[in-house]
Amino acid sequence: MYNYKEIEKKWKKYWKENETFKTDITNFDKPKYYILDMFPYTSGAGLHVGHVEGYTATDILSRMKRMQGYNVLHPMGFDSFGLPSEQYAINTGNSPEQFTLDNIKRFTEQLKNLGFDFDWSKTVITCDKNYYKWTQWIFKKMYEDGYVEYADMPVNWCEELGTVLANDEVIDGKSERGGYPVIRKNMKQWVIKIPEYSEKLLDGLNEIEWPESTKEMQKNWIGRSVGTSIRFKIENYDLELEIFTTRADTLYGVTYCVISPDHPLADKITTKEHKTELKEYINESIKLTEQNGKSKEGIFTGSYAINPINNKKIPIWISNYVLSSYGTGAIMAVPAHDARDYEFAKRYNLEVIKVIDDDNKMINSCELNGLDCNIAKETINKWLEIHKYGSEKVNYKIRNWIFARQRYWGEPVPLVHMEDGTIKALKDEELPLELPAVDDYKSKNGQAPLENAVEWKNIVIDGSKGKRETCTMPGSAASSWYYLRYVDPNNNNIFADYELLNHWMPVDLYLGGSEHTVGHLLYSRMWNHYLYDKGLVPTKEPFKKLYHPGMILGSDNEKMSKSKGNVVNPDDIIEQYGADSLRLYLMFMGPINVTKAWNDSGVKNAKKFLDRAWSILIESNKINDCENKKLEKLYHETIKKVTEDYEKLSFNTAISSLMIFLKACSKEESIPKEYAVGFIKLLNPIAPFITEEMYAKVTHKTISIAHEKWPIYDKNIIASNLINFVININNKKKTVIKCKQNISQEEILNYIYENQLLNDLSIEDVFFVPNRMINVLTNKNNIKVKVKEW
Ligand code: ANZ
Repeated sequence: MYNYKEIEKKWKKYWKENETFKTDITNFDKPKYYILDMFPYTSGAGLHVGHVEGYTATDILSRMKRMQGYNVLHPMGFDSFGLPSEQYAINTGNSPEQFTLDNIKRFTEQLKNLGFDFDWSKTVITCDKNYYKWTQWIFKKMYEDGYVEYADMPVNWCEELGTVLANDEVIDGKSERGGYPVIRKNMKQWVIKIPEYSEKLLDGLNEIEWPESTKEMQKNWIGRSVGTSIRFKIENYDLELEIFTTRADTLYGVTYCVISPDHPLADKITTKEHKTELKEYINESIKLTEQNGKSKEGIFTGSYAINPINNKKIPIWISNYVLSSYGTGAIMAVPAHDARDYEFAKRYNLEVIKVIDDDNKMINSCELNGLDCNIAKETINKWLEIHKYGSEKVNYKIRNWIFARQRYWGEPVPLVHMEDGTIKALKDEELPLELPAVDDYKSKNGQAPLENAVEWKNIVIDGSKGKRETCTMPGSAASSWYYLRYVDPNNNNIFADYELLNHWMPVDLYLGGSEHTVGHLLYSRMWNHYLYDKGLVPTKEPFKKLYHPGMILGSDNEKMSKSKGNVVNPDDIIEQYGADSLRLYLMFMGPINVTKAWNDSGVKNAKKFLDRAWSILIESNKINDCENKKLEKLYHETIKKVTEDYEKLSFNTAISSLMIFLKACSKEESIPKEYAVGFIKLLNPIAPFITEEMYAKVTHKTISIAHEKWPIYDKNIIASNLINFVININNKKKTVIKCKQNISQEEILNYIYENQLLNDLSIEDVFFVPNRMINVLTNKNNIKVKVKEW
């Protein structure tokens, strides 16, 4: 049995004193490897085992890469502005700053206890003024370049939190944090015009190695849609109604139009007898946010539009099934070919005209009859263009990014509202604009807490009076560029030196939760593209490869939460079993990207494995300078397998191979020292503490294993006795793969997951015949299968 407490203490001290993991950022001789974790938010809860899972994965990669001769950058920082710290401060009467600093201390200690190889000299703390100076600076540049606007726009307003929220912070009409009701409301807001980056953000997706599902979600969020904008004349008014449609071919099938309740024409064209109804309807509608505003109720305006193609009179309705913020906030309704329109038409007894038959040929469309609908669309588009009724248009679903919160604990916005109504930006030399101390952190009546900082707020610029912006930036501001600062965290002249960025960017591998797909992962791409366009960063895309670790559930298979009492605190596990056991267990639980439930006996078993390794390699006296032909082939296979598996983040299978090798060693009388050392090196990225001590004991060296050479296998020794292995899914042959002999059921299942052979269906049963075949039965039988080369 090894004494993990003593060993962990010893090596933590050694690494710190010897700066083992300090990256010489200016050393360009070695190839670089930049590996990044999503930094933790410094909540009061401390580190979660979910954090530990992701951080262990990156730790493994970075340790292996370092031993393979790369100059590795593996930094860590703290996302420390934002709502939760402020809420805590309001509830307890403490200052968010002190609370945050205490949390950072606690997180740092926890991370160190876990043995991660972070370079602590490059820590980034987002609420530090030397950091947020540059958040303000980048924002200010965007403002100067016209990407920031003070816009009156409908926002998601949360009364309870006293702030506006971004679309990704609202889920089903409730605030993501706290679950409070959110309503739509018009407000003047600072926004970043992220839609202007739509095309670049879409194109950029082709350059990066991200999970397809993540790219797809970003694509859908950006929502590029090619269609036609058509102007309908309005009867009895000198006004036009502009609609957006992707189906100009259905123009003969239009039987009514619909505008959103807050459309600028709503009031103008609603006739007297319908006004009261309109008022009531609008009052009802503001309770609905865009996401839950799908009701198919509406009111008639009393006015009619004229269909340009046939001069037909069609009623104009108002309904919140049409979104004010998409397209033109108005549609031409074709109930015969659109389900939403159909439902509405049925409810209000509106006409339904079919214009396309089952073979996609036009009907009831005069001169277009008989044409294929795609050709008809082109024809109509041309006709509209010639007659100046409309033109082709590209629309994006993505909305302006609301970049202001009525909150205290965030970066002050470096802009001033002058008395004459103009806006002035602070000069570069005036940054950072520091967050002033206030007595009350709570916002009142939609007023930001900084309204109370009277001295700070009122300012005179060149003899003219002004008032600083009192909203602060959203939580997503700082995380949009922190990966750049790690490269050059102490630079006072620029956010990061271009030459350094040119060597280190892009991030080679980024790990973090998929819940950030349409928030942080999109925002940071936009900031990086913007900085690229300005020539300040060397690559368009910040993150080359992305990986999402799956969630770790409590042992009851439920999401960990205090109220359920199923939270696993990493500190307790470290105390009881040691950090290496926790790391090993988390990596052995299953593939890193799937959701898994915690199991106490799993950690115990991990500890047992480390005890066994210690007893065989350290206590048994079996290690010497012998040869062992029986172990030779397995040893080389193990190096190959573990190296390749680490590279593709398949840690559980790598650990299986290490276990097989250790078991084989346990049966031998003597084990060559070379193999013992190789095994220790292979295990080191997963269990860094115990392997440092083992390495010292076996080699009698007094240096860290961290910079030693990664083992290399001999191809010739690994005889290529590959076999054909059949994969059946639901009793049907799906593919045959070539693989090594004695491949385990687990490895085959991993292959099946990796190649998405199950299309997200879950496994009900497995039949495994060693060296021959596997049959996997799933919960549904109708599955499509993609087969890839292995
Ligand atoms: C007529 C039509 C006929 C439509 C048909 C669809 C099918 P995407 O692809 O998402 O861009 N639309 C336009 N603006 C809207 C708004 N503000 N709120 C709700 N719906 C809106 O969808 C474009 C289609 O969504 C447009 O094409 C329009 O309905 C509707 F058989 O016009 B369509």
